Amino acid sequence: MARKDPGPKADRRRFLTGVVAAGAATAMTPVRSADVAAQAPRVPSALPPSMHVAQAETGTPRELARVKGIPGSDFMVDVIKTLGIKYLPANCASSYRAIHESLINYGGNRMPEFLTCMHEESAVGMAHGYFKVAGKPLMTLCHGTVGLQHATMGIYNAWCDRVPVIVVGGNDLDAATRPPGVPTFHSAQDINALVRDFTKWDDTPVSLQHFSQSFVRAYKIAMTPPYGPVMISLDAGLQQEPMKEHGEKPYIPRYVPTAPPQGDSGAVKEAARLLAGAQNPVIVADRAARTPNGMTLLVQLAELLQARVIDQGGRMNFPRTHYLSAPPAAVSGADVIIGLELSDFWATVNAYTDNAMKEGIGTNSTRIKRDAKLISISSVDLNTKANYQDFQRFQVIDVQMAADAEATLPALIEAVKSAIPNERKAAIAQRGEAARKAYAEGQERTRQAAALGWDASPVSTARLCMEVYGAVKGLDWSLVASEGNVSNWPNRLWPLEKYHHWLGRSGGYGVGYGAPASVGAALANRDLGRFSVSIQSDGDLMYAPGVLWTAAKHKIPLLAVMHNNRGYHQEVMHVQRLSNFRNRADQGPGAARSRAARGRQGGAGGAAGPAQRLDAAALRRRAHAYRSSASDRGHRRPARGSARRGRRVRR
Ligand SMILES: Cc1ncc(C[n+]2csc(CCOP(=O)(O)OP(=O)(O)O)c2C)c(N)n1
Ligand SMILES: [Mg+2]
Repeated sequence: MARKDPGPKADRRRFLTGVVAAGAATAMTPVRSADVAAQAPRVPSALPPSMHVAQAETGTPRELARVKGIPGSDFMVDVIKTLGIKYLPANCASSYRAIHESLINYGGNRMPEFLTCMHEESAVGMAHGYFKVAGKPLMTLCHGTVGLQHATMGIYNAWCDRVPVIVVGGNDLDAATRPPGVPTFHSAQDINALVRDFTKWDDTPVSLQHFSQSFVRAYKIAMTPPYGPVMISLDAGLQQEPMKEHGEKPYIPRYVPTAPPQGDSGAVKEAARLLAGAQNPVIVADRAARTPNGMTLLVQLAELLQARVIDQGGRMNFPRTHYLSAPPAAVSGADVIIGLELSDFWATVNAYTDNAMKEGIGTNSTRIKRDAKLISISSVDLNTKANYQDFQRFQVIDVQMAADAEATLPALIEAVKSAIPNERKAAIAQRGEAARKAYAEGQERTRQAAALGWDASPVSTARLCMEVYGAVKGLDWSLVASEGNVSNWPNRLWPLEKYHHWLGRSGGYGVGYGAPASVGAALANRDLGRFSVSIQSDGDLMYAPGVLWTAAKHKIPLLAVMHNNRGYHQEVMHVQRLSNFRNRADQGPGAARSRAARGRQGGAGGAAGPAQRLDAAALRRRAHAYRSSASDRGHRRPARGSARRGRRVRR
């Protein structure tokens, strides 16, 4: 269609011949530019090619010198293949071009398969989400400086969430041979320094034998509880140079998993004694279940003691449909509390209220009985570093085991069995009856709370979550992420029962996790024939929305339902809270700050508050599209239809 006003003519030919600049000037100052045009020599549209250029463009290129022997990076691929790493989400870069080429041409782009990512943070987030479903780590490659700088927040989230990710950064170490210019900007003396404070281990191999040992060691360390990310710097020279033909051929060490650390037998016995003798023991779990078996063990312990379980949701630890499942407030009546892999024991037993008291720093209060005994099993006690404060506030514990909770549970269950005297069994059974009643009442209260404003528009967060559940409940679903603030409704209302029903949160609360982790988890679920659904907040998605391209490109099915409250709502609330503390109404500067946090709502004039509308019919259509196509094609294959393309539900 012809444009009404074609504007100044800026077609390609005129632009290339340099006339456009003169033309634009003409439009503004006709008299002067006419003079200039008269005086200026005509700029040729193109210079004739020099003899050298003409020859290069028309002649047959000379045969390039071939690098002889086996490339070092082929051997690296051999090493990687021994570990069964299925995918390699990454953004490409020249500092690892040699291993990139080996992965494709020598490794056949299988085990691992390279998945193109738009951002290094997305690549790490994908590996993060993938592990929580598959229980197997992925590796990523990144440009040693700039790429790693992008990857860092994702690595920090994985560190806080105790998730293994193998990060390999290309780096040109030898200053005497590295190409000048960009590759030198992109090199550093020690790229690993950037992430050393929040990785379990890092290394810089200087020979191929060193690489094979480092890589297997890195994998082993990442996969020893507490899991965590590891980093290897990969020298460009080592990748590119052929394997040396003198000396022994480097060997590849066999990977043998390390057994996770179990609690000291004396401490296990003491914990069992306290639990067996308690009037009201309460179990609190955060990242206790590393595998589905962790859930089975926790149910056994809870039923043995008829103890209520608070699942803090770092992982899927305990079925929400079990009558012993309890809300966080259940700690208040406990005389013995056992915390399993808690990231914050202090905040489990204490409350912090963010009010204007104590010169604005808020107030602390206890949530538990004064003489309650505290037991902790946490492998993170073995892996504390100084700089980042993910160890949280100090909490005095009566029996503390630096050990993996899941690995310690079998011994603890046996010890509790022997510690319960026969005469206590009736009282324990009675405790179970009280728990059933409390559970039923709690469910009813939650349902009533969820029903408040059910028909409101914009839709309430409880309704949003339940409509999503309604759309997927007939499938083998997996809620892979729930970002932004939806008042924890999925954890309160959905019948979360299986390990893959809920994967936990980001760990470090670095926003931008939900979208990539969902895609990574959906990739693992795709291979298992499961349906992935996420509740996706707007702010989280807008950090690096390119991950949706990766989902579409690599045919990863995901139903991401937008929880679009049109703002960084948590931050809006922070600014509002501060303006209250300072007795400044939501006008003037307070309102300006609030608008700044609201950002995309358009600043001045943007409507505050939740604004998502719900198209429940569209939701059901998309889940249905997946269901029909999955049954058409067999569950283990990616589904046809919109759901598999990771599209959002439109409003
Ligand atoms: C990388 C990073 N930057 C900034 C923040 C601070 N922050 C916490 S919540 C939040 C808002 C997120 O918005 P959205 O995902 O839309 O969730 P909502 O609060 O609106 O429910 C921000 C910016 C953060 N946690 N991480
Ligand atoms: Mg938001």
